[in-house]
This record gives sequence, C-alpha cells and structure tokens, in this order.
Amino acid sequence: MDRNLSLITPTGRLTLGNYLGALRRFVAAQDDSSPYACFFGLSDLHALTTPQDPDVLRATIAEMATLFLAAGLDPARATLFRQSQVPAHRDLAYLLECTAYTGELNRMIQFKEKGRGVPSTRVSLYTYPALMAADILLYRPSVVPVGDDQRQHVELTRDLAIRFNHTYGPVFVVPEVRTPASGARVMDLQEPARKMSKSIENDSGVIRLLDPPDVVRRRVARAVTDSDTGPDAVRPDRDAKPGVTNLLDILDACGGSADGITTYGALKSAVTEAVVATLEPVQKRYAELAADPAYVASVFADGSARAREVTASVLADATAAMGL
Ligand code: AQP
Repeated sequence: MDRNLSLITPTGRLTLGNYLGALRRFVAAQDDSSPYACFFGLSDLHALTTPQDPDVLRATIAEMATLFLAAGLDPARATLFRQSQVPAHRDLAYLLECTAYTGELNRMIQFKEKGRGVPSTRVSLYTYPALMAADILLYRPSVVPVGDDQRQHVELTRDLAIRFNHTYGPVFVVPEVRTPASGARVMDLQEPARKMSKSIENDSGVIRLLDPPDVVRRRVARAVTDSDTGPDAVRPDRDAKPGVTNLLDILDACGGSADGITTYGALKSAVTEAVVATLEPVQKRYAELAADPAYVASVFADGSARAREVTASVLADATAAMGL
C-alpha cells in the first residue's frame, strides 16, 4: 500500500492558504485512498527551529489539531499524529545527520533565506533537512508531492537515501519528487507577490481559518488591487495585476464566480461571501470539537501510536545497518 504523508508546522495559526493548499487536499486524499494509507501530522519539532513561546506553541498545536478534524480529516480513515510523539523522527534524523555532509546543508536555500538578517540562527534550522528526510523515509512513500519551495529538500532526501542504501544496505525506499501544477497558492492580500503565510509578523494581509466574518470582510475590503478602472479591470494577469488575480483565484477556489463582475468593490464582496461560506462549516465544527479537547488529544495520541508502530521497523533496520 503506497502511503501519502504530509505535515504542517505549528508556527502560527492556520490560514486560508493552508486550508485551500493543504488541509482541503488532505481531506480529498484521505477520501480517495485506502484506509490508513494517509498520514497527516503536526511537525511540532520543526516549529522549534525558530524561537517559539512555549504557551503560544501549546495553544497553536491544540488549535491546529482541532482544525485538522474540523476540516474533515477522519481518524477512521487517516492517521493523524504529532511528530514529537513519534520519537523515530528525531532518532532517524540523527542517523541521517551522520550520513549528510555540511556542504549539502550549506546549499539549502531555505536555511539561507530564513537566516538572512537574523542575528543568530538555531543549529536545528541548519540540520532541519535531515529531520525532514527522516519524516519522509520513515513512511516509505514512493512519491512525495511538494511545492517548488520544498523541492530541494526532497532532492536531498533522495540523495541521503541513495547514499545510505549504497553504504549500509537497502533500507530506504527512494521516493520520486512530484511538483503538482501550482494551483491553489493563496497570496498575501497586502503583498500579493508573497504567499499568505501563517508566521508573518504583520498579518494584515492574512485570513486565518478561524477569523469571524467581519474580520474576513475587513481584510478583503483592504486587499491591494490596482488603479485600473477600465471595463475589463477584473481579469487575471499574474504579472500586471497580482492583487486582482489573487482575489479571483480565492473566489474560484471557494466556489464563487466572477461572471458579470466589473468593479473591484463587487469583486471584494463576492470574495468575502465565498470565503465566509467556505469557512463557516469548518468554524462550526471547530466550536463543537473545541468543547472536547480530550477527544482531540486522544485522536492524536492514537494516531501517534499507530505512527510509532509503522515507523519502528524502518528505524530498527537503519540502526542495525549502521552497526549499532
Ligand atoms: N499561501 C498558501 N497557499 C497555498 N498553500 C499553502 N500552504 C502554506 N501556505 C500556503 C501549504 O500549507 C502547508 C503548510 O506547510 P508548513 O507548515 O510546512 O509551512 P509553509 O509551507 O512554510 O507554510 P506557511 O503557512 O507559510 O508557514 P510558515 O509561515 O511557518 O513558513 C503546506 O502544504 C503548504 O504548501
């Protein structure tokens, strides 16, 4: 059975981008796969590669876990887990660090970017690709679908797996990298050249999954467009009209239509309505689930136990192959 694995890092409260680009796809994948072929997790260890307030992190993890369920993930079909509750992730990450070269990690674009302008970066940000390689290799997927920004990390995962297998024997499945046609990439409403991100400091261009309708309305109303007032101003053009294109993409992804819309005001009203309608059922279910945090915790505890079972033999094989 081929496995489908995806993680989200609790570095901030989930956004509309995370929903349309990740969570909603997870639900579709779960529904299209055989039971338990899908593993969806909170990569809470990755969150520690940048400074986090422990209380905020705890709250973010709890909210995100609840939102996984509120979005429609079903513990009877998919395994929902926390990376930190499956110690094989960090154990295998160490073994992989012992096969990776500093030259390889030095080349990682994400490390260079996240470290830029920051007075000091954590060692774990530097070794992050080894943990990500462990995240993948432990589940033996044959294909890893990733966005462009993560492609380099999966290429490194392949290099490490190939080197390990060559040096110590065939322990790992070497996954293929697949970059799906970009599709739902939601951009920041204030800076449409950058993606909507959950950890950005000034989040005035971000819609959170739990934002009430009036916040959605305000943020969409203030979204950056352009000064085009022509009869065909409402049209997609990623280079010349990034803000308008983003609004059209969001409208489409949320099931709305721009047919007959000719002004930015009308476009923004339609986007607000479509986004509010998309978020409403998730928020309703969230409110029910949030009243029972013990249930949510038990789902992730059970899923983590299953993930521990599934990953144990891969870790044991890798450990033994290295002579320990
Ligand atoms: N704006 C977006 N549009 C579509 N998909 C998005 N994803 C994130 N932002 C958008 C998808 O959500 C998942 C989250 O993965 P992650 O937690 O590893 O973080 P990320 O990709 O770096 O996303 P963020 O929200 O921008 O986090 P921070 O701010 O912590 O870096 C992925 O599947 C991603 O494609």
